[in-house]
Amino acid sequence: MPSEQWTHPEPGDGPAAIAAQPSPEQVIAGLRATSEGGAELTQLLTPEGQRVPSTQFDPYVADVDDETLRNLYRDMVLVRRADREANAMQRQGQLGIWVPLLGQEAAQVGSGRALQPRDMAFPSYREHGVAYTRGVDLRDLIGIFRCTDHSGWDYKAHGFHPYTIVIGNQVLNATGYAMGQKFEGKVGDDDGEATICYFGDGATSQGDVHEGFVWGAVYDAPLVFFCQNNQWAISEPTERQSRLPLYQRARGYGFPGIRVDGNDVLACLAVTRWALEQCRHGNGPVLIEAFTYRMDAHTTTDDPTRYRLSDELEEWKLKDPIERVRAHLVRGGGAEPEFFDQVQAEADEFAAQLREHTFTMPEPPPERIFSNVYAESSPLLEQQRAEYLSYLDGFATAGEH
Ligand SMILES: Cc1ncc(C[n+]2csc(CCOP(=O)(O)OP(=O)(O)O)c2C)c(N)n1
Ligand SMILES: [Mg+2]
Repeated sequence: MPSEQWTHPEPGDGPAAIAAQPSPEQVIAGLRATSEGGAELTQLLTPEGQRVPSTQFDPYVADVDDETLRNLYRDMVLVRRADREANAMQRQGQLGIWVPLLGQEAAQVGSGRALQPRDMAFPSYREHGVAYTRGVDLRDLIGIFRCTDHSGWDYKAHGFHPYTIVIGNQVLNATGYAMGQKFEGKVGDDDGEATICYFGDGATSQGDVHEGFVWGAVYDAPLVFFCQNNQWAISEPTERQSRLPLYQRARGYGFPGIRVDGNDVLACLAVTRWALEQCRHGNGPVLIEAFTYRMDAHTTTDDPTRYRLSDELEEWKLKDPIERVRAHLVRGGGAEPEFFDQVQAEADEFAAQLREHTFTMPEPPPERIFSNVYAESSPLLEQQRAEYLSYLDGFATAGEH
């Protein structure tokens, strides 16, 4: 592939920088390769629901029978339904903002279901599907978007860290955590621990991510860098973030990189299990680029019609992550029509509960904002708390003067 030729030049007489100069054609080929799946995409289920055999990855999903596939389908439908409900609630003024995951269900459910309870996941802000697979009640998550809570779950119990809005910052936290797993001797065999860190294509332009790559690599940290390349960083397309496919960057840091079809839940499960196995055995880190598509706006404050054409979305609808599993199950006799009706009814009920909870969620007291900031409070924090509460008291008594 042309982009490979210039990214990994043979040692020559000239300085490496000169040897690595690409031709204009190679640059163009590299740009295309960032926004087209290409031959290097690992896929186990085609968009039409046909099973693609893979010598390398089939062993990692050998246990996936029809029942497991039905469960993965159910996970994705429930998560999508909850996502649509939350999006609607934002439009109705019940949430301050919502960050849709539409289109990324397979990347999140597939990778999330590959994790063991002992593993730790570090999300950014769109990983509602991963949260669900980690047993986080989505009702505990909704408070963040209603702006009443920081994050309402026990992250240690769930192995799921709080959301991070600062782009790429969680990669440093995850790297530190994975280095800790290594230092404490928690890697080395099948029972080893691992960490997975989620970030977007745009985040790969952020310094924090590169620092995480360097530190993770030199300490052999048991860390899966899971990049959901949804093609957009708000209005910035991936080809403006990188000259070459993102997974190829891993080679520069000295660890494996792999591009998986992020709309294929089976491939995401297999590739993430493989990567986690590498980590458990002390061969981490690994970079996974899940090649997917953000089918909705960046957030509810964004209008994607300003910067992308609708035919792009139409094209990706044909690669829908949920439809291909349905097609596979129907074609192979793995599910009856009633199953799909049942899952839809369950998803509607799931969404109704989320709505009910959102409407009846108690308003937290004002001092709530000072809780759980640090493990232990500090005199400064106490002072701020007291000042804030007395400031609010001033409003309560203002009318009396
Ligand atoms: C350090 C930092 N810079 C800028 C922003 C504003 N911002 C929020 S989301 C975003 C784009 C991120 O895109 P990507 O990493 O592809 O993730 P996606 O939203 O597509 O999941 C930016 C620039 C931020 N939150 N943090
Ligand atoms: Mg993105």
